[in-house]
Formats: sequence, C-alpha cells, structure tokens
Amino acid sequence: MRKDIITNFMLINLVLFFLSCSSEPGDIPLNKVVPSPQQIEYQQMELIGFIHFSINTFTGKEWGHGDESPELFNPTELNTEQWVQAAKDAGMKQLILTAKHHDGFCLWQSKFTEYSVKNSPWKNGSGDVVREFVDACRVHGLKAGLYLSPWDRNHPDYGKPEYLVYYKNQLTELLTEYGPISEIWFDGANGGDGYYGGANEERRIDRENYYNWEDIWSYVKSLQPNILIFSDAGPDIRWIGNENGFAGETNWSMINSDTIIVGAADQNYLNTGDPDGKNWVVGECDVSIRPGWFYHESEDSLVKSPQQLADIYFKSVGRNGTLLLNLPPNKKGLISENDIQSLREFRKILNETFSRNLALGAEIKSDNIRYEHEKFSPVNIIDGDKNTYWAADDGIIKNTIELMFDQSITFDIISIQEPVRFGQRISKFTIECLINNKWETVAQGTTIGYKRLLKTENVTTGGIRFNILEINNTPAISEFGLYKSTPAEKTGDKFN
Ligand code: FUL
Ligand code: CA
Repeated sequence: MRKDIITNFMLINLVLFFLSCSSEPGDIPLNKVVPSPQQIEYQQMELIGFIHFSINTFTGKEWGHGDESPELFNPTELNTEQWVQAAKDAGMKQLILTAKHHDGFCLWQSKFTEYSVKNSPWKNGSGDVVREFVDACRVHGLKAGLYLSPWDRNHPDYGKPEYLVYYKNQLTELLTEYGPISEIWFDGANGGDGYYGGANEERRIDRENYYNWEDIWSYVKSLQPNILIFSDAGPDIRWIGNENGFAGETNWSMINSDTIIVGAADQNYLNTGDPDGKNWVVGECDVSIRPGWFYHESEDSLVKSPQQLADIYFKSVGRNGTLLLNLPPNKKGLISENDIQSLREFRKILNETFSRNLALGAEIKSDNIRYEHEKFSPVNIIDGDKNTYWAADDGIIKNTIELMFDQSITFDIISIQEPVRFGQRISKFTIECLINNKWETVAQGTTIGYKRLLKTENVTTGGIRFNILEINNTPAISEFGLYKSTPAEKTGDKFN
C-alpha cells in the first residue's frame, strides 16, 4: 500500500473514533420477546369501547337462540355518531362493534345469509350498521374494530366443514369492504343448543381442531396485514381471563400461545401471563358498563358508577392491560343518558387525578446510570415523554432511584411505566418514603409493564425511593408519577 493511502486510512479511523465518542449510545439490549409496533400503539390507546348491539337489544336476551325474527331489529333513532362521540369524550381511541353475535344475525348486508338487516324494517332493509359504524369512527378519528362470533346459532351448517366456508366468506366481506379494521375479536363462547336452520338441537364442536384457528388468523392477516387479532390465545391480544375488567396484579404481556385452546383456556394463566412466554400477547380487559352485554331497560338503574369505572381503570390499564368497556346502545339505537353521564364523570375523575405529577421538580438520582450518559439519566422518568427513559448498565440487578423534594408532598397514587418496546423486565419492586426521618415501605409490586398504578394511603413525605429488586434483563423506566386522587373518586360526589 502506498504511504499516503495508509495515512488517509488512519485519519478516517481517527475521525470515526471521535465521532463515536461524541454520538449517542444505542438503546438497551432487547428481550427475546418484544411487541410489534402495532401492539405498542394498541396498548398506548389504553381505553377502548365495545358496542353490543343486535337483535338481543330488542328481545331483552343476552344470547339469542338464532330463530328471532329479523323484523324485530328496528332502531328508531340509530345514530352511530352519538356512540362515537360518547366514546371519544370518555377518552376512548377505538370502538369494536358486534357485527354478528352468537345468534347469527348480521348487522351488515351479507351476501351469504338472509339472516341480517336486509330483512329488517330498519331503513326498509337497506341499512348497514357496520358501514355507519366505521364511517362515524373515521369522522371522529377513532379506530374501528369488529366482533364476528365464531358460534352461530342460526346457521344450518354450524358444526360442519361447510360453516367454515361461510365464516370465511363473512370475514372477507368485513375485512375487504369497510377499509382498515384495527382489531378483530374472536370470542371463546362456542357450541351448545341453537336453532341451526330449524334443527333445534345441541351441537358441540371440537374446540381444538374445528376452526383451524392458525389458518383463520393467517387468512385475516392476508386481508389486513396491520390488524390485531384478539382471542384467548392472541396471536396479538389476549383475553384477560374474566369479564370484570381486572388484570392480574402480576401481569406479563407474554404467554405461550400454542398451549392455549380457544374457548377452554386456563383463565388464571391468561390473567397473569407468563414470564417465560414465547409470544407477546397484550391482555385486554373486557367489561360492560351494565350487568349485561346488551341493553336491557331493566338494567337502567344498574349502570356502573364513575367511581366503579375508575376502579376498573386502575385494575386494567393500571395493571399493564387495556380496558375494553362495553357501552350497549338501547332500542332507539342510542347510548342511554345514564351511561353517558357515568362515562363523563369517569373521564373527569381521570383527568383531575392525573392532571399534576407531584414528582415533577424533585431532585432525582440513581445508584446506577447506564454509561453515565444523559440519554439514560433518571431525569428522563419525570419528563412526561414516554420515549425517553432511565436505564442501568448491563448486569445491574438491584437499583434504587431516589427523588427528594424541597417541600413535602402528599400523594396516594404511584404510576410507573417501563419502555415496553424493549420487552417487559421488572418482576419485583418496592416504594419507600421518608417519614419522620425513617424510610418506610409504602407500596410494593411485581410486574410493571406498559403501566402500573398503585394506590396507597395518603402519604406526606419529602423523599421517595423506588427500589427495583428483580429483573430479567437490564432495567429501564420511561415514566414515574405521583398523584393525589380527586375527592370525587372517594366520596362519590359529582363534579359540577
Ligand atoms: C362472551 C359472549 O358470550 C358475551 O355475550 C359477550 O359477547 C362477551 C364479550 O363475550 O364470551
Ligand atoms: Ca420519559
């Protein structure tokens, strides 16, 4: 090699070396199991709504038998924009509509059955609730999801291979004619007695093999690559194992999907997830604002209170899940005033509670800061930006982050978030406070994940220690907050 070339080569290397010293270090190492970008975006929505609306709305049943006349479906003032507005005002970012429930009645003009709105008096048989629903979602900037019950108590072929052709045809209609659908909901309830085209008998299916779920899921993704699929087993979103809206206090976003039989899953496993799970499958907590999933006049006085809804939020979103809250429209085709009132107050409670992070302004330090670099500084956990984070050096297991205050603060809610794009890591932590010059443990927990909310007694303190005690990889925290709940939450008083 010529001498001048060697010198140039060395010079370039020297420049590169200095550049790498001054540039930002990369992110922390990834876990083996991490969410997809769609799953991250999904979980950040936090709050989504369910719309159970069908022939049951008019018969007062929860599960139609499949022989109810389509003529019963006749909402007098149906207004999907009213649904979407109510959901949006409550802070929901997506709505999911029951396009077909177990009774088999279709809310759209399906070419493959007569059991649909096309034989209803509503709009002289030319209406399409699915269309009006997705249109309203789009107008107001909400994502639209659909529920297509695998169980069909109307269809003559249910339980036979022919029904699966029908089922896929319906999926094709819903996923090709209505634009982007963000989530599709596959219910676990399946098989039993029904009308079945007049057979009026009991039909059981082989839950493990009948649907060939893998095949259906890949078909769904071939039609809409960005859609997220919900079922007991995911593959993207899993049922949380109960219909109260409660995730486990320990809740991993990982499970082993292949161990789950849709409709016969271990509910406890779904509730807590699996630290050793191979699949990232976020838990979704479904619950109705009323006792039933469908509207019944007799339940008008049983709408959950704003305080109950706030409690559910803490036990779903605050335990690393999403909250899927059902708002069933009434016979008019509108969400009832009681439900809207409760939703409104619920939103006010959340807004008021989380309006001021009392941790802001604290003097903050950490035992360990990755590379001693500002990219990983603990100040990043109180900057209100979910993308910035504190992290420790690889190999660090236990770490304490300390926040000291000039003036004591009083809080009763702690909020902690992990940057889950790198995976879910923490499995044990405690919170200590400096009270009368002594450090006292005021809260402790296991998993954190996207968000962990903890409630405490009123704590007045000048200092906090957040101790991370067990992890499966380099620990990192994106946000930390201390809040004081609004009096309205405890007393049940209404806002003005
Ligand atoms: C259940 C169904 O049987 C209920 O009717 C409701 O749709 C609920 C969300 O899922 O499995
Ligand atoms: Ca941050």
